[in-house]
Amino acid sequence: MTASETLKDLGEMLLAGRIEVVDCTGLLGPQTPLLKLPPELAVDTPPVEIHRISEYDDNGPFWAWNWLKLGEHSGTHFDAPHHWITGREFPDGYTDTLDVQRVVAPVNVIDCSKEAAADPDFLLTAEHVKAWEAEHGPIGAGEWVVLRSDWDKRAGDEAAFLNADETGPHSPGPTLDCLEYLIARGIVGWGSQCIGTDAGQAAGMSPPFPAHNMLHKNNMFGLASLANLDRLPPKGAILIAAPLKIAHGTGSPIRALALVPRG
Ligand code: 23J
Ligand code: MN
Repeated sequence: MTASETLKDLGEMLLAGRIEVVDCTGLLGPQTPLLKLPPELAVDTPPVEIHRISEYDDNGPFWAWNWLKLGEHSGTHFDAPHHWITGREFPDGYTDTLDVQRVVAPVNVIDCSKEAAADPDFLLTAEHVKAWEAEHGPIGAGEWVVLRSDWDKRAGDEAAFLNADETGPHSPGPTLDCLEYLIARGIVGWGSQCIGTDAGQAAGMSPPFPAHNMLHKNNMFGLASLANLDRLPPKGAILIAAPLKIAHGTGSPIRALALVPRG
């Protein structure tokens, strides 16, 4: 089958609903959960603000529009390599310079929802990934890998989403050896349904924030606060996760869309 024939079929199947577009995006607004870093370490992203310019009124009689105050790393978002010090040297590591061919790719969905429900500090290891591959098939070069934790069900409540106590935030994520394994497989990036790509306790890991450290060191991408991964098959979907073309941006809110075969 030629690429033209495949794309023609894709178009027909999208229109017929035989391929479903699943929205893997959370709501972006003032209530969107945001990362809270230790105040002695860092400055946090301010809450999202949506300001009305006009809505068919004196400020614009026939039109409605808003302006936004919006951190790059807010809500369902993309981490570009330049976000982390280990990825600082890549000329194509910014939102405006990265290769968009890479961000549309098959997605591997690793379901850890039961484990995360039983233990919010659940860590996915290389051994877990190998067992998943034995069941579902190998993870290929250029593909997305996302951890399904069903954490999006908490996103309406920032406290539940961050799940912090006096020992810090508690949410699932990958181990260093998991990341090393996935990087050796040549993935395009790693995604999570939690506030960031790393586990809640990742500040204390070695290296700190291993997902950020290792992914971006290897010019790979991160996706955070993904939603609705429970509507995706383990394999067989295509994920479209494109950041805004922010001038030398380090990341961006995205509308993450998955193409999923229906039935
Ligand atoms: C800065 C520092 C630590 C983390 C993060 C940002 C993120 O999660 C992010 O949004 O990239 S963990
Ligand atoms: Mn981020």
